[in-house]
Amino acid sequence: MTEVPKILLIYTGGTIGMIKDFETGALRNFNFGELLQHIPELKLLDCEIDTTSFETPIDSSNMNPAYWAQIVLLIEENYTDFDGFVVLHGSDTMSYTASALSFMLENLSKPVIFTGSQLPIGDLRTDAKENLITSIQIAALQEKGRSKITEVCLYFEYKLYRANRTTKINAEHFEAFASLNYPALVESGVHLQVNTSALYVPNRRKKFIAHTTMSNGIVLLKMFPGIDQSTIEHILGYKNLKGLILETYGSGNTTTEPWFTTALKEVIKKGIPVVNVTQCSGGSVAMGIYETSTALKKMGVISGKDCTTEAALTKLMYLLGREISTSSFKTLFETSLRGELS
Ligand code: ASN
Repeated sequence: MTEVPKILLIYTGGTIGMIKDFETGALRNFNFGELLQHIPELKLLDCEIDTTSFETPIDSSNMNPAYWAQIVLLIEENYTDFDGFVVLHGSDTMSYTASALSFMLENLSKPVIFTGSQLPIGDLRTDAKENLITSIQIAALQEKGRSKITEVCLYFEYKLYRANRTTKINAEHFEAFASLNYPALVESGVHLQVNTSALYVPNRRKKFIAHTTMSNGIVLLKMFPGIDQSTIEHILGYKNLKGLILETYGSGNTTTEPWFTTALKEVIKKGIPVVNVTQCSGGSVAMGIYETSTALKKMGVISGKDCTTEAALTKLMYLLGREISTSSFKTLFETSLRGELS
């Protein structure tokens, strides 16, 4: 008998495993093991499936870096015994967790696929079954005895994306995620169409490393017309500030008010990295195109290029958690580590 791929299903929580509370009508977590027994389709898949779960499943709005580390450790402990991992996660913060894991899992050569659903798996109209079954099938895809997908991905509504390129864009549609700056890796129709040229190419000779430390003290500051001097000075004066993500306009532009540039320069002078990402869902930061970004470029603001906010934020937490000198930080941040920027 030929061996079939072994997939580990990790349940962290989210709508996929929730049921409606009789009294309040609100969705709450439920024992996922019991729910899985109601999906006979899983037994028809050409792979062996094992499951493990967070002791207390959570709504992903309660996600945090300690939980990210918990998922990383689960993958590390089971890395050699399984061919692929499917992580069931709430959709609200799935792009953050999946982006974080793309950095925390270094030299990955097996698939880690995040999925979830907009409706619980027990609901008649659920999107959970397709998302779950196809994620498992994709995680089990092999070529010449090796996993076809070797990166952290997110599967939702017929599309597999590179995780660190995704953003949740809709709170109601089944098509809840988008990856505007990078094409889908797999499209599911009658056939699973793999976009081979878009897949991440791993260096299989390098050893797999699981990182669990992420820095705290990160501030995400979204610019808006009317943000005032005292607000900026208050936020940038935060004494435990270790890194700042600026969500700017268009191709990386901000106000040119001197009080703003002065406050930013103070931050950079302290050796604290400042990263520029755009508020636009698609496109890239290109400082220097407009006068309104020239000062940022000159003072040494890091370009997040076409990175999502989720990827920039988790990359900053990850890099600040390593020992990287201030002088090489900017170059490293502007280099693609896991295919998160073009
Ligand atoms: N609130 C849920 C969560 O993120 C939403 C979902 O899973 N669709 O856990």
